[in-house]
Amino acid sequence: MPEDPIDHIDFDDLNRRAISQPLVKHIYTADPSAHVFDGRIYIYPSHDIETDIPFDDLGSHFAMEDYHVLSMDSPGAEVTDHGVALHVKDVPWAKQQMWAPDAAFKEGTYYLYFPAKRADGIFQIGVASSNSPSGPFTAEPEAIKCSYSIDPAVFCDDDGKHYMYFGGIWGGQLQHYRDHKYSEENLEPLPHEKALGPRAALLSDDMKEFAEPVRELLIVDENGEPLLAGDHDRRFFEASWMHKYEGKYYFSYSTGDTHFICYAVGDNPYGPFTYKGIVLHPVVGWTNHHSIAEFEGSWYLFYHDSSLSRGVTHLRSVKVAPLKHLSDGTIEEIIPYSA
Ligand code: FUB
Repeated sequence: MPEDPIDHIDFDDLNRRAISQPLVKHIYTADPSAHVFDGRIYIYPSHDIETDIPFDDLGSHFAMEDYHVLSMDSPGAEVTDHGVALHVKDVPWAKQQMWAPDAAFKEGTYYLYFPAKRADGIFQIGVASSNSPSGPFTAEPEAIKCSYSIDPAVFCDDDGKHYMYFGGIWGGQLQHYRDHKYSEENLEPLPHEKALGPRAALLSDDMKEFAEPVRELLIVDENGEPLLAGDHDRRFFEASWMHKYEGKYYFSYSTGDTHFICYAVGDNPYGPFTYKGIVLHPVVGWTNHHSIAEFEGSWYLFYHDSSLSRGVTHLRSVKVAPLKHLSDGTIEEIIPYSA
């Protein structure tokens, strides 16, 4: 991911105009996946760290090694950092790059889902469990079978079934997969071809495997036509998230190199999903990654930006802002810095 030209930005002014402030400032955090467990908000973010690794389009400078869990009583309340919840050295199959995680709860156990690179440089997704939402988590010895790429997001439907959404192109390696098989020779489709879709699978009863073959999901435009690979303002790049509102399934995601968080709506967990618009406009820093959660009847967007680090794209801070569903089913666009 190329570094943005940031010389022209007045960060003091920008931070004054930011619609929200970092939840914590003692560490850098990103990719926030928020859940309400037992009436408290828990956030499962990436833990960004300084590195000497040079910037590249594969995001090698995102060299994260562990996860911390954050929690708070309500948006705006004091935030607790629960310390290291899982370190890469305690994950037998993983070598490096602990990217965007998520969590889920079932029958007394909390599950942390996370992508990491194996020793051969291929991303897979792993799972770790704990009897506390804040960890520490114990990793399974192997990655989830048939998992690949990055950015797991686990959604629990009203019937108690859990689905994992995942995938990300460029550094996330999704462009190398066709029919769920990896080849270096597979690349992004041409601009006039159908865009690569996010992936999804139902989780097994024990939450540690896929209960079915991985599916590729379809995002279509207002005419029912698949979004094309050249449609960089709307096509899926990474950062899957699913929430349900008034019986509809809202799949939201990042467009990567155009830096939007967008959403598409469907009638079931597998789609197809019809593109509806933008949730969050670009933030400071190359990446844009979010989650959407309801707390005490109000909805919130959890997101990140690099304004605390004054624009260092791999040193980000998690933030939260109110999110509004409008009466026509659309989401009000969020502009992260006021005029
Ligand atoms: O944090 C590393 C990567 O940056 C995530 O996996 C992507 O979604 C992007 O936010």
